[in-house]
Amino acid sequence: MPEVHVPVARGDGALRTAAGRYRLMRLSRRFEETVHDQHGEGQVPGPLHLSIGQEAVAVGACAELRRSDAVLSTHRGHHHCLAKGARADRLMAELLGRESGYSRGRGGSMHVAIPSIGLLGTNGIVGAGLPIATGAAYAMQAQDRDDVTVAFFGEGATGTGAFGEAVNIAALWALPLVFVCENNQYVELTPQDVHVAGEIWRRGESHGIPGVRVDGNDVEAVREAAATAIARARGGGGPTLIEAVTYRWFGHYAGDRAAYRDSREVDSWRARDPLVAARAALDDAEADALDAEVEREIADALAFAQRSAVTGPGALAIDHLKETA
Ligand SMILES: Cc1ncc(C[n+]2csc(CCOP(=O)(O)OP(=O)(O)O)c2C)c(N)n1
Repeated sequence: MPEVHVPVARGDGALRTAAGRYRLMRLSRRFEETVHDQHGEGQVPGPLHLSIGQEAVAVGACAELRRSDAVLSTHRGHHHCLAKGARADRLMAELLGRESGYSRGRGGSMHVAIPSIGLLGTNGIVGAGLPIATGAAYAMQAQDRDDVTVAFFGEGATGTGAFGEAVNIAALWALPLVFVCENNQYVELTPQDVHVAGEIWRRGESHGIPGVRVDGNDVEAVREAAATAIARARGGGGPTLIEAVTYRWFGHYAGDRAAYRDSREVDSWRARDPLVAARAALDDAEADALDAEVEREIADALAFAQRSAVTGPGALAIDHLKETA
């Protein structure tokens, strides 16, 4: 199978520059726009949750991570995968149900796991990444590594028991864990003030966990907060809770027209496009060149996925026979 040229090798410091961060935000947006189109054409078997408008959170939070660090993701996880170093082509193939996908096309959007780059799973169960993140962070601590785990979750997950358990154990054992609440202000079709009590960034306070709220549309603000939290965790200082306030531009899932939201509210957040702010840090010629590179990478990724065989039950049976032989 022909290899796609990937100009920026993520997970090895490429996100340490403003250009690298902008490039990945742009790639994340174009990736999801492309997958959304494919979904419209019936090419994505399974549900799809887009994070368009939230690009600064994943990129900022992962900017200082190493390949050996771990990330736990959610049902809305494409940006987290790309920021941790997933290849756009193999992720695209996974979402299109193709054999060259990361889970050979059998997992889809909510069951991507790429252990080789520390992406320990997107997850269809709200809050379910949090206990896994706690376990990963405990393993790092028990093995005396100075690696950290970043757990992404939505504000809806703060209402789960799993969140309370993870926060308690992470604090008790001073685990190298960074909690990143990606607060896009809606939990499925419901605004957060209907069922999230109190201040999310202060949820760890009684456990002694420092918390901070940042503008989740400002990649530099997210990166700075994450850098502080990651350094603290690497140095044995324990967990931090970051609340990154942002907004999803589209519905909860591809196909949800989000009629429960006021269009003026949506417009006001679109006017605060995180990509525009990140682009402003670069000169136009550099940004244009990066945009062109991203277009090539996305076109190559889609072609790569489309060239690959569609996965199916037959493939499952073949593997099963191999494993039990
Ligand atoms: C334990 C559990 N309860 C309910 C659901 C149905 N569900 C899927 S996504 C979602 C909303 C999650 O909201 P949030 O955590 O804020 O993430 P967001 O969708 O806003 O990114 C719900 C309730 C689920 N998948 N798992």
